Amino acid sequence: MKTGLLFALACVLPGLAQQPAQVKPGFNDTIKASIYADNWFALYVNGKLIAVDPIDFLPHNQVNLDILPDYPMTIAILAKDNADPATGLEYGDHIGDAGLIVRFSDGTVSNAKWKAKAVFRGPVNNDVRNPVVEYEPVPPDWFSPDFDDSDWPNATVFSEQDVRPDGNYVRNDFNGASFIWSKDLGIDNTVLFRLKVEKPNWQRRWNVFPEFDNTCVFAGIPLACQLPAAGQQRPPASQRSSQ
Ligand SMILES: [Ca+2]
Ligand SMILES: [Ca+2]
Repeated sequence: MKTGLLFALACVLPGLAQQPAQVKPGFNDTIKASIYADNWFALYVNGKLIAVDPIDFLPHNQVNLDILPDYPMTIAILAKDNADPATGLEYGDHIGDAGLIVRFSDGTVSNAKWKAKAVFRGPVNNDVRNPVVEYEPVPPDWFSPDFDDSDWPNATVFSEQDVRPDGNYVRNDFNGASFIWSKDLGIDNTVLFRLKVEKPNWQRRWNVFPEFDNTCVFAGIPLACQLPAAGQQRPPASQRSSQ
């Protein structure tokens, strides 16, 4: 009997000893992210929507976030300049300008290595009297890590003088980063950005993950709200923004 018990323990204990200790992610595993968009952004990391600019129009605002990174890390940003979906104009007959700057404390910065695809442009040819807009079809998985962005153009770098950041923008939070957009700061109104951050020697320190499933709330958001049908009018902006 005693021999049998010892034999059983000898069989079980090595298996228990091989169970890895549970390591939870801690705050030291997180990185800081600072993002300033003229006028608005939504940030996806590794295919999940994780942050939306809480001020959609004015004032312009810098957003600071804590992110738990996982490499290789795909950053995808939907950025919108303030522009009427039907004309590309703001304040009646003005062409508004845009801009985006990003810095993560892991060294990731916005620059010309990012991909940038304009999907809503206008008014074409800067024609404010007869404004015409262009829309590009967008694949539903444009923000996913597996999406092939190889045929997207690279971002264009603009100077701080071009973008004129204001609001709570703090220049030192963006050391090493450049303002980027697609080719035209004025008439490219909705732009998709992507960057894959590779850290070949990085290893995830933790091995504990959430049991709950919240993937549905991290899904992609529509790129554009529906335009009114022909003959219908959009409600005034004052009513839309108060909804
Ligand atoms: Ca614009
Ligand atoms: Ca703007």
